[in-house]
Amino acid sequence: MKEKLQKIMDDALEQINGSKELDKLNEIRVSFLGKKGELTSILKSMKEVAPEDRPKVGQLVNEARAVIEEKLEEKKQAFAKAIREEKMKAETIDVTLPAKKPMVGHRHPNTIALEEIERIFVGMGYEVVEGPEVEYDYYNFEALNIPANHPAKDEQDTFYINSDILLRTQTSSTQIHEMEKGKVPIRMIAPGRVYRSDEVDATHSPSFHQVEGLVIDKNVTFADLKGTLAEFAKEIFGPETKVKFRPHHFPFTEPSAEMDVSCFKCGGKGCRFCKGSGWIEILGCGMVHPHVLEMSKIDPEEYVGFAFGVGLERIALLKYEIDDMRLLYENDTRFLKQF
Ligand code: 2NM
Repeated sequence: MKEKLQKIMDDALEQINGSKELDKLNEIRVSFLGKKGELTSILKSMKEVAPEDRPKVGQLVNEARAVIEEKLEEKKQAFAKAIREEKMKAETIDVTLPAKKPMVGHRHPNTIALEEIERIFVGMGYEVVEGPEVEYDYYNFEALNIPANHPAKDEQDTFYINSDILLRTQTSSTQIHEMEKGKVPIRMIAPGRVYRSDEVDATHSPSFHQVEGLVIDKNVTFADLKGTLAEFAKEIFGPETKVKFRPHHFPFTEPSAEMDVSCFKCGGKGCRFCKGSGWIEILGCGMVHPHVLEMSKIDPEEYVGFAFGVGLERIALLKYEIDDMRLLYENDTRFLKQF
C-alpha cells in the first residue's frame, strides 16, 4: 500500500512538473484528487486494509494529498507569474514619449468682445445690469416710445409669446426697469441676448447680442455722448480711431445719430473692408426722449440722458475680421480655438 501511494505521488509530481499550461493542472487535480481520482480510490478500498493499519494508511493518504495540493498550488503561482511577466513585457510604456496635449477651452469671440466692452465702461463708472429675455410688450416697445403701429412690432419681426409677452428685441427694456427704480443718476450698460425674427445669413441671426448704454443725470449733453463714444471707439479699435456722427431716427431718442468709426484696416483711405468709404458704421445713439423719461417717472425738466446700442456680434466680427456671423454660433472648435 505504501509503495502504491508513493507511486501515485511520484506520478502526480512528475505530471505537475511536466505540465505546460494552467488547464493541464486542473486535469491533474481531477485525476488524482477528484471524486474518481487515484488517491480517493485508495480511501474507498480501505475496507481491504487490516483494521489496525487503517489509521496509518489514512494518514499517509492525507499526507500525499497535502503534498500534491501544495505542488499544484506552487505550479499555479509559477504560471500566473509567467503570464504576468509576459503581459508586462508586451505592455511596456515608453515614459519618454511626449504627453498628449489636453484640449484647452477658449473664450468665445463674443465673450472676449463683451468683456472688453464691459471693461471700458466699468472703467468709466458704469454698472453692468442684466434683465429678462422674456418681456412685456410695455418694456420692450411702449415705454421706449415705440407706437403700436410701428413696423418693428410686426409679428414678422418680433417673437411673441402671447399678445402681451414677447422675446425682447433689444436690451433697452432692462434700462426701463432700472429707470423705474427711481434711483438717479444712472450710468449703466445692459448686455444680453435679443431676438428678432430674421432669416439666418452672413449678417443676420434670429438671436444675437446687444450692449446698450444709458446715462441719466442733470446737465448731460450731446457732447458727453460724443466724448464717451469716441473714447469707447479708441479703446476698442485703437487710439488712432476717429468717429463721425450721422443724424438718424429712433423713437426713443431725440436727437438720434449713428456713429461710424474710421476704418481700422486702411485708416480711412478706403479699402475692401470698409467698402471704399473709409468709415464703418458701429452703433446707434441719441439723447433719451423726454417722453421715455416721463413714462418711467423721471422728470425731464430736471434730468437728461443719453443712450446707445451696439451689436456685440458686429464688434466681434469687425475686431477679428470674421466675415460670416454663422461661424459665431456653430461652435466648431477649429474656429473657436483661434481666439
Ligand atoms: C439704440 C440707439 C439709441 C437706447 C435708448 C434707451 C433708453 F432705454 F434709454 F430709452 N436705451 N437704449 C438706444 C438709443 C438704443 O440702439 C441702437
